[in-house]
Amino acid sequence: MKKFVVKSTALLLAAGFAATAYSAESLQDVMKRRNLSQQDLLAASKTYVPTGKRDEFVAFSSGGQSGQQGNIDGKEINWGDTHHPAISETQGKYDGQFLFINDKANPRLAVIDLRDFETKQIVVNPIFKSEHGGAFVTPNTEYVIEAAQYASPLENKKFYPLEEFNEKYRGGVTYWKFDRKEGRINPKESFSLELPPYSQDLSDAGKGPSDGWSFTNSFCSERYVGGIEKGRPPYEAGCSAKDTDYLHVINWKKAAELVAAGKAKKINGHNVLMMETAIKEGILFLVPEPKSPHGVDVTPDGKFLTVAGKLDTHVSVYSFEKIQAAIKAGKFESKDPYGIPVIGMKDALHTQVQLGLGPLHTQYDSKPCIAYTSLYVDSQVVKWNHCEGKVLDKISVHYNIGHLMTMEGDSADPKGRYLVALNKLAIDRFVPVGPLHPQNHQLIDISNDKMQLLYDMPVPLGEPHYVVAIEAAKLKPGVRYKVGTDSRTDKAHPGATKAGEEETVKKGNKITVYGTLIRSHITPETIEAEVGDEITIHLTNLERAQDETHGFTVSTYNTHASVEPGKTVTVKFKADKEGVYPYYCTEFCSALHLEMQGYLLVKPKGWKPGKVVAAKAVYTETDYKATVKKVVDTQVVIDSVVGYITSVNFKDFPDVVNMVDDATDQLNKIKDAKAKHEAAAAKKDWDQANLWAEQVWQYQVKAADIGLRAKTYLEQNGAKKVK
Ligand code: RUQ
Ligand code: CUA
Repeated sequence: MKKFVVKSTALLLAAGFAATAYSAESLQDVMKRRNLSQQDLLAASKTYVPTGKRDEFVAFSSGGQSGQQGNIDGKEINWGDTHHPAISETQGKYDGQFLFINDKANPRLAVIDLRDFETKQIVVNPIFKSEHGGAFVTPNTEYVIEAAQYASPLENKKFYPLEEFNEKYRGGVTYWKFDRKEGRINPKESFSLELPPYSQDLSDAGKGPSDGWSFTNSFCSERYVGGIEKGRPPYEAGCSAKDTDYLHVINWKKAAELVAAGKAKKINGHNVLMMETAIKEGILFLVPEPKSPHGVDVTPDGKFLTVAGKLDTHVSVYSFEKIQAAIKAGKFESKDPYGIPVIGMKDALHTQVQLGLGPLHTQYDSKPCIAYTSLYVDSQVVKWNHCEGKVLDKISVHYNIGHLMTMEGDSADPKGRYLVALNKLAIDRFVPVGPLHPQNHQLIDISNDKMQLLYDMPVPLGEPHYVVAIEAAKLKPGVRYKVGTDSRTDKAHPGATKAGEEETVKKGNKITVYGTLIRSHITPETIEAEVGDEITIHLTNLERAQDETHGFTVSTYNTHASVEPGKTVTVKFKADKEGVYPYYCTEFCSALHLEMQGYLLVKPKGWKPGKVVAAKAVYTETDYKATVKKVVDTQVVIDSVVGYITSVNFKDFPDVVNMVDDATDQLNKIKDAKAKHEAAAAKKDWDQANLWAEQVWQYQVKAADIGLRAKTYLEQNGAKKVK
């Protein structure tokens, strides 16, 4: 504390302030002024990340009712309802390579590559109309599991009346085959299992002893169909009438073998293993579970599954071993209406624990047997022991928690430390912004016996259902793309363009631009078109310097691209309005970013230029000489920076090598511009001479800027002198 006072006083003095006018605040002063308790200080010291330090964990949150784009059945989709992100696993542990997330509203699944955090693929479920129980990965990410939610006919665009619900409507689970090498889902090798119309809910994959199996909850196994307008009680009444619903227990490894052996039926071109086959082959079972369950969460050791029922105050812990014993012994209490064997609840249960009102989801700790469950109605998190079946601690949250998340807490190797409560409401928490409050994430310390609430964080946009967090050290994102890469395919982009090879090609009414971006200009700087032309612009960012992203937009043509170092992107639009439309770079990329601009000129059909009046000269010989002197002076600075860099072991620093390459690129362009200004000067064309000399200076400035960054980097990272 004392140190803090001394340091800040020194700072003020150094800044030239009179110490008497501005005395430094002590920690006590701040506590008093801000009305902070010792507990607050403890929480602050556990969460504050000092400048220059980094977070230990990174969380990926679903965006709920948000999203941007897609296409299903030829219809554009402008939003999604994402619920459950999942990180790829190797032997049940997070490997930090890929992220998957489901869209409940439009049954889709996205693949995000964690090398660049970009969505690489979105697959549309071929047989469902909605889905909730995704995304869940098998222990080596062989498959990504996605279960249906609201039953509907599996055939696409096929109508059956609701009266035929039991016969024609179906649920199911899809196992999307993931090709790790390609970083893509392979729809051809994916398959689904037909299930009864039971409103399948969340899922989880087995691991360790339960590897090869997956588990999917359901609600409304009553198969109730509402219809208030016909005088029927609503869905909510009919869907919660029975005391139990069903947990689906599926042997997915065997199912995959059966599909490979040709036992699946093709529906909408997709492999579907029918219930009849699954029952006959002994790979599908049901276990009753208390009323309207929600989450099913396999323990890190893979021996148990915790099921929480929204309308039951207990969590039910099922034993995988007991389930297997019942299956082996053929001990079933009944069959469901579709002939699926039902294992008795007693024969499968390990224990039930009374936790409170509205238990929803469970996550695990790094300490054995310790679990945390969210209580939606009570607005609490319960810490409990799933081996011994006892409650250990409870903490209140604000309010109505849905999911909760511990660090890597759904993997085979949870990290403990923190828990995040994902609350549905934020009443009384943050500065209000109208009737819709932000979402509320609360960070809780779970490293001690008692849970401690550390921090409230508002989250904008749609409702973040589930979140996954991973140790930051496991993420290994790339710094730049190989120049000319299409980041959607990770392959060379057909429109990739090298420096000096930019061109605009016109064929009929089609204009294709092969352009480049580099500090601080867009090539080309004018694009000329006629009304009605279809314009395709390929842009390659030639930079190799870290974080030198350029953006691109054209006024009112509803188009934008973010072009990171090395990336090539394509924007397309129809020039359907006559006029003059500026385009520019949208990232503040250098001191001359605002000048990174150009014009799209859309002329009326058949337009011809009138008589052009020659422009009057702007610059004189004196201007030209002054610019040339500026160039000479700047070269001195560059030489000294280059002198420093080459005097140390810069080659041992790959980032610096890239910066040096980048600076050299800029310097190499000088020769051409220099020849131009000298030729113009010889002809006494002082306008051209001065402008090209200015361009030489631009290249120098950019090179110097990169050079200075490299120098700072080397000084801070302990570069050594070389002889
Ligand atoms: S859900 S609040 Cu979509 Cu995971 Cu339970
Ligand atoms: Cu490129 Cu601003």
